[in-house]
Amino acid sequence: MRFVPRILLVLTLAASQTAFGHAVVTHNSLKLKPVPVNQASQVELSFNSKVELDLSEVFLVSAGDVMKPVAASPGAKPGQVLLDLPALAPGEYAIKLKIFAADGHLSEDLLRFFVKEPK
Ligand SMILES: [Cu+2]
Repeated sequence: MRFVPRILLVLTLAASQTAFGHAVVTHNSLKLKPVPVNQASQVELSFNSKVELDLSEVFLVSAGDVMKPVAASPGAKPGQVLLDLPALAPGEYAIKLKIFAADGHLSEDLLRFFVKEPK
Protein backbone atom coordinates (compact mmCIF):
# COMPACT_ATOMS: atom_id res chain seq x y z
CA MET A 1 0.00 0.00 0.00
CA ARG A 2 2.96 2.34 0.50
CA PHE A 3 3.42 2.69 -3.24
CA VAL A 4 -0.10 3.79 -4.04
CA PRO A 5 0.39 7.52 -3.31
CA ARG A 6 3.44 7.64 -5.55
CA ILE A 7 1.57 6.01 -8.43
CA LEU A 8 -1.28 8.47 -8.00
CA LEU A 9 1.17 11.37 -8.08
CA VAL A 10 2.68 10.12 -11.34
CA LEU A 11 -0.77 9.71 -12.90
CA THR A 12 -1.79 13.18 -11.77
CA LEU A 13 1.32 14.72 -13.30
CA ALA A 14 0.77 12.87 -16.57
CA ALA A 15 -2.85 14.01 -16.69
CA SER A 16 -2.03 17.64 -16.00
CA GLN A 17 0.60 17.69 -18.73
CA THR A 18 -2.07 16.53 -21.14
CA ALA A 19 -4.57 19.10 -19.93
CA PHE A 20 -2.26 22.12 -20.01
CA GLY A 21 -0.01 23.36 -22.75
CA HIS A 22 -1.76 21.54 -25.58
CA ALA A 23 -4.42 22.98 -27.78
CA VAL A 24 -7.66 21.20 -26.97
CA VAL A 25 -11.00 22.00 -28.58
CA THR A 26 -13.23 23.42 -25.85
CA HIS A 27 -16.09 24.46 -28.10
CA ASN A 28 -17.22 23.80 -31.65
CA SER A 29 -20.19 25.20 -33.50
CA LEU A 30 -21.03 21.86 -35.17
CA LYS A 31 -23.18 20.82 -32.22
CA LEU A 32 -25.21 24.02 -32.07
CA LYS A 33 -25.37 24.98 -35.73
CA PRO A 34 -25.70 22.11 -38.23
CA VAL A 35 -23.71 22.40 -41.45
CA PRO A 36 -26.19 23.37 -44.22
CA VAL A 37 -26.77 21.22 -47.32
CA ASN A 38 -25.10 22.28 -50.59
CA GLN A 39 -24.03 25.62 -49.20
CA ALA A 40 -20.59 26.87 -48.17
CA SER A 41 -20.42 27.48 -44.44
CA GLN A 42 -18.13 28.32 -41.60
CA VAL A 43 -17.34 26.28 -38.51
CA GLU A 44 -16.12 27.96 -35.36
CA LEU A 45 -13.72 26.20 -33.00
CA SER A 46 -12.38 27.40 -29.69
CA PHE A 47 -9.16 26.09 -28.17
CA ASN A 48 -7.93 26.32 -24.60
CA SER A 49 -4.71 27.97 -25.78
CA LYS A 50 -3.32 30.07 -28.58
CA VAL A 51 -2.91 28.18 -31.84
CA GLU A 52 -0.16 28.48 -34.45
CA LEU A 53 -2.31 28.33 -37.57
CA ASP A 54 0.67 28.56 -39.95
CA LEU A 55 1.93 25.24 -38.61
CA SER A 56 -1.46 23.59 -38.15
CA GLU A 57 -3.34 21.50 -40.67
CA VAL A 58 -7.08 21.06 -41.02
CA PHE A 59 -8.74 18.58 -43.37
CA LEU A 60 -12.26 17.77 -44.36
CA VAL A 61 -12.72 14.00 -44.43
CA SER A 62 -15.46 12.68 -46.74
CA ALA A 63 -16.77 9.17 -47.41
CA GLY A 64 -13.97 6.79 -48.35
CA ASP A 65 -11.47 8.71 -46.17
CA VAL A 66 -10.98 11.37 -48.84
CA MET A 67 -9.12 14.28 -47.24
CA LYS A 68 -9.22 17.85 -48.49
CA PRO A 69 -7.39 20.76 -46.85
CA VAL A 70 -9.67 23.33 -45.22
CA ALA A 71 -8.82 27.02 -44.93
CA ALA A 72 -8.47 28.07 -41.29
CA SER A 73 -8.29 31.65 -40.09
CA PRO A 74 -8.04 33.18 -36.63
CA GLY A 75 -11.30 34.32 -35.02
CA ALA A 76 -11.88 37.44 -32.97
CA LYS A 77 -11.14 35.83 -29.60
CA PRO A 78 -7.86 34.21 -28.50
CA GLY A 79 -7.83 30.52 -29.30
CA GLN A 80 -10.70 30.91 -31.76
CA VAL A 81 -10.36 29.43 -35.25
CA LEU A 82 -12.75 29.72 -38.19
CA LEU A 83 -12.89 26.98 -40.82
CA ASP A 84 -14.30 27.55 -44.30
CA LEU A 85 -16.21 24.51 -45.47
CA PRO A 86 -17.20 24.08 -49.12
CA ALA A 87 -20.77 23.27 -50.15
CA LEU A 88 -21.43 19.70 -49.00
CA ALA A 89 -23.90 17.08 -50.16
CA PRO A 90 -25.81 15.21 -47.46
CA GLY A 91 -23.65 12.59 -45.76
CA GLU A 92 -21.22 11.83 -43.01
CA TYR A 93 -18.06 13.90 -42.69
CA ALA A 94 -15.31 14.68 -40.24
CA ILE A 95 -12.90 17.50 -39.60
CA LYS A 96 -9.39 16.26 -38.94
CA LEU A 97 -7.26 18.63 -36.91
CA LYS A 98 -3.49 18.70 -36.49
CA ILE A 99 -3.10 21.73 -34.30
CA PHE A 100 0.11 23.28 -33.02
CA ALA A 101 -0.35 25.12 -29.75
CA ALA A 102 1.67 28.26 -29.04
CA ASP A 103 4.03 26.09 -26.94
CA GLY A 104 4.87 24.00 -30.04
CA HIS A 105 3.01 20.88 -28.99
CA LEU A 106 0.97 19.08 -31.60
CA SER A 107 -2.47 17.67 -30.85
CA GLU A 108 -4.76 15.79 -33.17
CA ASP A 109 -8.52 15.57 -33.07
CA LEU A 110 -11.33 14.28 -35.24
CA LEU A 111 -14.73 15.97 -35.17
CA ARG A 112 -17.44 13.93 -36.85
CA PHE A 113 -20.59 15.52 -38.21
CA PHE A 114 -23.52 14.88 -40.51
CA VAL A 115 -24.94 17.03 -43.27
CA LYS A 116 -28.66 16.36 -43.41
CA GLU A 117 -31.41 17.38 -45.78
CA PRO A 118 -33.76 19.78 -43.93
CA LYS A 119 -37.07 18.18 -42.96
CU1 LIG B 1 1.63 21.34 -25.07
